[in-house]
Amino acid sequence: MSCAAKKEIANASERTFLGLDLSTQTLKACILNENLKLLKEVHVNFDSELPEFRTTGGAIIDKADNRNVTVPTIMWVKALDMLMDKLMLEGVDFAKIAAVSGSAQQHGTVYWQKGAEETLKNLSSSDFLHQQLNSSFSVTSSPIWMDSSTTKQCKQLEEAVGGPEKLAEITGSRAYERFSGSQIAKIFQTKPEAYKNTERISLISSFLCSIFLGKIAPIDISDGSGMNLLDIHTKKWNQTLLDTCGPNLAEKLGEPVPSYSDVGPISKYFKERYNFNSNCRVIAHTGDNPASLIGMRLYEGWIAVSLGTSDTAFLWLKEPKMVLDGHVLCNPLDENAYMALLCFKNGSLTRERIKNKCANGSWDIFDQLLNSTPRGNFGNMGLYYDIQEILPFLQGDYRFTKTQATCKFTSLEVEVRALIEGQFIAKRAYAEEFGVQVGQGTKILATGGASQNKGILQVLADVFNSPVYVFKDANSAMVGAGYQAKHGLVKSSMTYEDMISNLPQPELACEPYHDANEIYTPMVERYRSIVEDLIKK
Ligand code: XUL
Repeated sequence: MSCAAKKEIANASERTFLGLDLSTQTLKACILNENLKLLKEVHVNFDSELPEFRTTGGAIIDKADNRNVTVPTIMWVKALDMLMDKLMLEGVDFAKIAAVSGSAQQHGTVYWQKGAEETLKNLSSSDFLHQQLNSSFSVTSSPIWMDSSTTKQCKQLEEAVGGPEKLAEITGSRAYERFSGSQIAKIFQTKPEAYKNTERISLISSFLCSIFLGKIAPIDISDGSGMNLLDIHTKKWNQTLLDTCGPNLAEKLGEPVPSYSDVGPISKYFKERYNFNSNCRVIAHTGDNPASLIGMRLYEGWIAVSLGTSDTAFLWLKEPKMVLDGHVLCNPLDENAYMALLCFKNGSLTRERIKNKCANGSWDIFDQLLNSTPRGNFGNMGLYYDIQEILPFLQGDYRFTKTQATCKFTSLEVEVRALIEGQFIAKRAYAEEFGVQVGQGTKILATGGASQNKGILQVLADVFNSPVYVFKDANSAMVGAGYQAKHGLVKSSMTYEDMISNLPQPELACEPYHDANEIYTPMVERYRSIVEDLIKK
């Protein structure tokens, strides 16, 4: 391509956008065209394609203490090398990419060694990234969102500002073990030398962004709200909280920016190695849940339910709301708005365990079992937490008949329904704390692996007494990052609503049965009192 042509990617009908998602189990990328149509998609699976790192489900769970969950940071860099090669093999013309943005699993932290920014600026385009960034991390294993080892540091953060309510008021959440503030404090307390040698600290999203930018990228305010450090009202770090975690933290984190910020041109490395255009811009990267909100094109009145490794539920909020269970994050599209987020750690892996136990490992049999039991499951209820759950903070299996706790249900079909109903009843109970009134015009937008299962979606419709629509596009966080790439580029001339106005609408999958409210409202009440009792024990 000639130099003149290279300068002209702005030729709108031709230009494309690159969106990435660095999730727990895979790194994915897509190319979207000017109309946001998906042209190409590639992915790298950590367990199967990077076996040398010995991850399970993309993570390393400490055998001695399973609350410690980390990932060798360099694995993600190597995955990016592989992903770029896959895009090249797919014939992607990198010179047409007008902007890049990305999303990543939230809360995890990356510790850049002193001198790392210099390395990033001077990467040689003839070598892989992982060969050159191998010694750029002062803490070589990044704690990720599945970690729950920081209860002590959580207490310190809450005490520093006057209790959990106060912390939730300032940062949108009381202290949570997986949030980055307590994780950074733990690194400072347990590895003081490594902390001292840390030049900058990134979230996983801003770490990915830094690689494209060729210098340390700022943290965006939406993913930054998952740290227990950001004042979600002023969008600035709270100094008392920073001081509680470790010295000089403001310098290590840098100033947070709005999520759609254009943070600079693509780095020399990508221009030289892959022939990216000099005009290609890097837009701030954000967390996977904020990116999903963008990708699912969520409006007010909708609740998104994402059924993946972790199950999440989120909604658009006009104003922040102080809740003790759940999170308020700054909105990735509108600096004056917010989003509510609920995260449940035991999602698809727990569904798979019960499928293997009760349905011979078959989703078809699982579905038959689910459909052969009545709504309300004869009054039986089950709560299943294979790993330490976030909401509520419990671990283990709990089963209840209509009247009492039990160790075993009478049949496999009762167990299957108890699991699915229990998972959705929990989502409704916590969503109601944000003021959601089910059945009052609320619509559910389902996405993620399990959203392809009609039987599961029917339970979701019934528990929420609301119609369920499905978001059929590829991974919503990845396409959301692609939309953000374009939004960040065109925001001064086009609103986000106009930008997405021609995209297809979600499809109706299920409507609730007429008796849904009668059956599930009392079950939500019962769930609340069961959880209250279990937590007290
Ligand atoms: C959200 C959360 C998870 C991760 C991984 O608070 O911890 O959803 O973002 O996807």
